[in-house]
Amino acid sequence: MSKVVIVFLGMLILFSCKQKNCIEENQKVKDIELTKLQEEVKLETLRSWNDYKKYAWGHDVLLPLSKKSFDWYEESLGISPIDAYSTLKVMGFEKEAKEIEEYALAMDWDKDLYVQTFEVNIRILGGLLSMYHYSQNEAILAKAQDFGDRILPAFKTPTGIPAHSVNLRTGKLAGNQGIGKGDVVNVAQAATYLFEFGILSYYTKDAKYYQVAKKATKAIFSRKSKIGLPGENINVYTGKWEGTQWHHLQAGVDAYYEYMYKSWMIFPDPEIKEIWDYSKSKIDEYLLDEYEGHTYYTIVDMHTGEILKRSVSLYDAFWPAIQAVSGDVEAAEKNQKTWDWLWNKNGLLPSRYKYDDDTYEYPNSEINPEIIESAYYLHEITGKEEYLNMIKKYWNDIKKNCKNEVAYNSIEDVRTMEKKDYLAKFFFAETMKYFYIAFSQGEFDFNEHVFNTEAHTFKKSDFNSDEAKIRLGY
Ligand code: DMJ
Repeated sequence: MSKVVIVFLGMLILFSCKQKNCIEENQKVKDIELTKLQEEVKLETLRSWNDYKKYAWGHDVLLPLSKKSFDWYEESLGISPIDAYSTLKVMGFEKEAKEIEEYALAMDWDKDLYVQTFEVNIRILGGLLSMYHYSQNEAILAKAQDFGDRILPAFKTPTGIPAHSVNLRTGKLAGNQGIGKGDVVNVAQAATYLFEFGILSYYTKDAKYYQVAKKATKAIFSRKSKIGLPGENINVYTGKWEGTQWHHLQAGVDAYYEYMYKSWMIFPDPEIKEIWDYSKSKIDEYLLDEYEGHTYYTIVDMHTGEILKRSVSLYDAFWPAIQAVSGDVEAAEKNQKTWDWLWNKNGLLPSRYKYDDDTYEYPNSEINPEIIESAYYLHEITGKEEYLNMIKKYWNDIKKNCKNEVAYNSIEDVRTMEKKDYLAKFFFAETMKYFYIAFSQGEFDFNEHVFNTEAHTFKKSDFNSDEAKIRLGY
């Protein structure tokens, strides 16, 4: 071997070693940064939780600027604690979680209160079922079943679409305008039950819960227009679409689609998969709007597919997560880029934004989780660092714009960052959870878990698909 070749090989080895060391060093620095971020999110959650307890314990939500509390109804349903439980558990706050278990066990659901079927399903029933998943305490399951039984009468309508509200004591129904008034619900309120009701059926071995949820989903699906799109608002008694004839992925529709796919992930009911496949193809056909270099899913006429308004809401940012987990990663990545671009305009997403003329229809934010959730799914599924970088940026912006003396606050206008005296329940359940698990470096196993729409966590392996078939009756 000539001297030149030996020198060349030596240099190559030296260079590649340096390269290797350099990569390893870089990785170490990144790991340390992530560990720090994870710790910071954990401490910020605890700080906010302790102040919720100090100023609002037992009430539905914390008003963090006035240091007061607020209840959704005349009486508290303890929504914040039940919603926060699974996050505290994921973060390893055992003492705090135990306190909530005791709180939930002492809760008497026999209340003369009309509660919103959709809202309490995703938060209270979902929260209690996740509590049972973690605690394996049969008394918690009994509490969840008692709650489920109390909202079950909501589904006793001629269409099988649940009433807007139901009385927890009497089982009497109320419309969206009040007791004895007409009842028009949006699609999400009509058909976001497959997941919790499926789990309740699985745990209790009583198919009746899943069956009513499935009937409600089918009731919406079967009323799709000739081009295959459902509408936005439906009368639960007549089954007729009312008001606008719009369709979109925004709040009011979103979780209808989310639950088709997520329930199928743990309960592979072929009928639901068929509904999902059909619906997904119609979303791609009609709602997708490539506009000025960005990818949106927009508002269209349910009968013609014509675009009615080029507008998006921060809730629709859940869609890349569902696209990615259901296998359409390319479309998910394009959509997420648009959300990230919109975030970069102010450092938070506005509630509703019109993208054809750059106007803010609703400029407020409640520190909603969807954009973080989608970046998290995409990071887990593609392994690309750009998604982790997005999450770091979202965290830093939220800290900068929403952190206050006791916890975090909502924002009236993302352009001015004017503060609003409100801390949404999903801040504990979702926003902080997604940050924490995104920074967890695999400690929380994405592939093992499935989340309800409020990010309550369940393990996929807890549900056996053969058994599910029998217990849920499909
Ligand atoms: C959450 O309460 C739920 O995810 C719901 O389905 C819609 N989005 C909010 C948070 O933005």
